[in-house]
Amino acid sequence: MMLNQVEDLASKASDELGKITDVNDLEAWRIHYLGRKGSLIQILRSLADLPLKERRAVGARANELKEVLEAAFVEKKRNLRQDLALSQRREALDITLPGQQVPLGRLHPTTQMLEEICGIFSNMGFQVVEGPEVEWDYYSFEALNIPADHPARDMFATLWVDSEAKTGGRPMLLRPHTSPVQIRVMEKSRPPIRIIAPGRVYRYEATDATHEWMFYQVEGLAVDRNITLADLKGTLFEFARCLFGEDRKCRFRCDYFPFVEPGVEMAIDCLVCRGAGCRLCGNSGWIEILGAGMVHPEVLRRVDIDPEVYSGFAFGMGVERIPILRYGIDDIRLFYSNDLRFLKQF
Ligand code: FA5
Repeated sequence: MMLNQVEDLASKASDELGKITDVNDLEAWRIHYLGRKGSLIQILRSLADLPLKERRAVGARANELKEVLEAAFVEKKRNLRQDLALSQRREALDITLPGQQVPLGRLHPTTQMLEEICGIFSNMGFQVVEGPEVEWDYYSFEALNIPADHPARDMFATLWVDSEAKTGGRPMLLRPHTSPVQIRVMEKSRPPIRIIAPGRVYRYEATDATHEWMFYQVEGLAVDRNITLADLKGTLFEFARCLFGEDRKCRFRCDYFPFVEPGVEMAIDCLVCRGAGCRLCGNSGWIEILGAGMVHPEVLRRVDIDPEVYSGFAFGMGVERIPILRYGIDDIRLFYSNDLRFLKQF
């Protein structure tokens, strides 16, 4: 009878021990089975009441079980300690390991350039405005003194939007320059006006090292009393000084645009050949960055600004041409061909 109790105890104790996963539970198990008031000691204490034959058998089995359980306890304790050490090691932080590189995104060189240009003109008191990329013929040409059959239309190889049905016959296009924003601004506001207008423009032309079919321009316009060509020149030379520094050369010479009189163009000496002539500058030693001039009286009249009272200057610059000049990039097509090896350098 008593021997059965010992066997039950043996199987219960080893079942419970198998399920234990933490040292506190293990200690509770030890007290319950092997402690001074534990189940096994109680069995050993009650041996005296048993008949001799049973006492011997139960005594031997209980002592044997006591040893087995004690050994199992020691073994289990060692295992739990090892598990604990292992998990602590896994969670530990090795602060000597090199950090993981987080790949950083960056702004496109054109965006960086636009921010810099807008910053320079903002400091001079110009306000930044924007206009639509899909534009009416009226703002792109008509209002800029370029009527339908004017030969100057050939200067702006235009991408037309096939929109006759939607627009009731009013011709629509992808703007070939940012100059239409001049008209939109002057229609809505009165002098004094000082704005710049950054944005994309589109031209239906073959690409080469300095020509893209889509590129960015920044338009500038200042209208007030007594504005002269000297103000235009001073503003643009100061801009060039901020961008390129003192030691680069600027060339300012006559050009023709129907919406200005007189008209000029500004060029900077080519960084690649330092003026000697190369593929990038078409062997001229200069790269043209902008067209400019005094706003034509006819353009002012159209927007109800009296040219007898007010005058103004305007300019339109090619944005990509500036990093080309600054870093000596030898092909404008690199800007929008999405080659990360190029883009990552900025
Ligand atoms: C114009 O677009 C005139 N609207 C500029 C202007 C504004 C004159 C206000 C007078 C008053 P032009 O076509 O020259 O002008 O272009 C101006 C600048 O844009 C050029 O100097 C050049 O830097 C840049 N550019 C012109 N065509 C391209 C092209 N295909 N790819 C890249 N940049 C170009």
